[in-house]
Amino acid sequence: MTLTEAHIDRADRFGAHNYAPLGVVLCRGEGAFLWDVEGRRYYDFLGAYSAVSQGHCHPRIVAALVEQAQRLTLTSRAFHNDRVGPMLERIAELTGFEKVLPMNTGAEAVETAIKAMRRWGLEHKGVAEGDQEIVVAAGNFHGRTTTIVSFSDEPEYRRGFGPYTPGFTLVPFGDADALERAIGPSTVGVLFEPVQGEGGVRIAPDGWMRRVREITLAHRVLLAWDEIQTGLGRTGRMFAFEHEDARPDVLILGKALSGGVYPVSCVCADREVMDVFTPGSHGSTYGGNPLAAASTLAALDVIEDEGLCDRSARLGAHALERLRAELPLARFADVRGRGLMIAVEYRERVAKQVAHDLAAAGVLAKDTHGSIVRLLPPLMIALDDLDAALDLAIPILAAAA
Ligand code: IF1
Repeated sequence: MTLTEAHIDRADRFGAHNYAPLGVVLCRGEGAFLWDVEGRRYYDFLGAYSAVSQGHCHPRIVAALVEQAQRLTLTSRAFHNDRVGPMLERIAELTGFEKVLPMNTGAEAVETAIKAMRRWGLEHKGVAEGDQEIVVAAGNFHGRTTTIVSFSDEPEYRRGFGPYTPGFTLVPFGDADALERAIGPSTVGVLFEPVQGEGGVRIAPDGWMRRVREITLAHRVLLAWDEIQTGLGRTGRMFAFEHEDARPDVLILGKALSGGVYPVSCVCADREVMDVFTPGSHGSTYGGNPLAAASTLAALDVIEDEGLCDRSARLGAHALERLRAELPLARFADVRGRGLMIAVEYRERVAKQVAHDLAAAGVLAKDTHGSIVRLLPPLMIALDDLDAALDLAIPILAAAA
């Protein structure tokens, strides 16, 4: 039995089977590279679904984590600590919102946003308790809690997890007219990804984000962008909503917020929304802990100091240009992207095999919905490394079309 097989066997024997991972066992990461237990090196073209945008084990972020871990890790919010204030201020300044509520996972931040919009609807729009409606997009992915999967339209994400939470209406992604038709007197908010990640890097028609903003303002409905995956440079701007001047009422962040070393998420909003949370009305044991704060402060510094948003825009455009020039496009359903959030869509359900073949060639990527391969390298990847990875990947991507 190889080392790889031994590790996989142990995880398989004792772990729940809620994933079917690719057959590689990773043990080291540095920048855009991962190594497996056999010593093989890979280009990481998933970046932990965009949580490792700063690169694996970034020295500044790791140093901040280690230094804080030797001083104070967790107090709970029953008491103040000396790191959470600086983190909250940093995020408020970066996003331009008055208030920030720190949580841990993305799903927790999405749940927090849903609670904020519902209570805002009760207190500021007079929508009766229990009647609050939130509009979401078909093909959405916002996490795995029972409330969030209640408004998923992916059968395997919700089968058997009922009874489902009511109060959500699905509209086609990218269809502003359908959104306007779906808004009624009990609608308190809308929750969308600017670009659908798990849906397969689905990009809405130009102008959709702006129209969503206009429609929600006209109907006094809160707009929440889930930028857990698209945020912090992934699409070539600090926030995807900046591509179309569509500043939301609620901004949800996670993943790269803490640079892949510690789970940190947050919800940003101005006072009218955020003040619906009164002491004791919401929280979590680890939300806003010193370790989270130290990691986040360093992770945000890296994004800004290394110009990762501009890199994402430039390198993403370069990668997309190469893919569109070197792949037999007529044999593909689509090749699309915004910044370093890129997808190759096949006409057949071949994506899992393609991901497997890419791994064998030294490029780790992920398939979704059977026919789509997502390419999400860390934003810090060097141009030479990006090109070397594309040199390996393009023949494999082409052969499967
Ligand atoms: C899994 C997907 C990606 C997210 C957006 C909220 C969350 C996510 C836009 C929840 C998380 C992760 C979850 C992970 C795989 C990955 C994923 F394929 F599942 F959908 F990225 F596309 N909003 N996405 O993308 O954040 O609670 O996970 O911190 O569940 O398998 P989380």
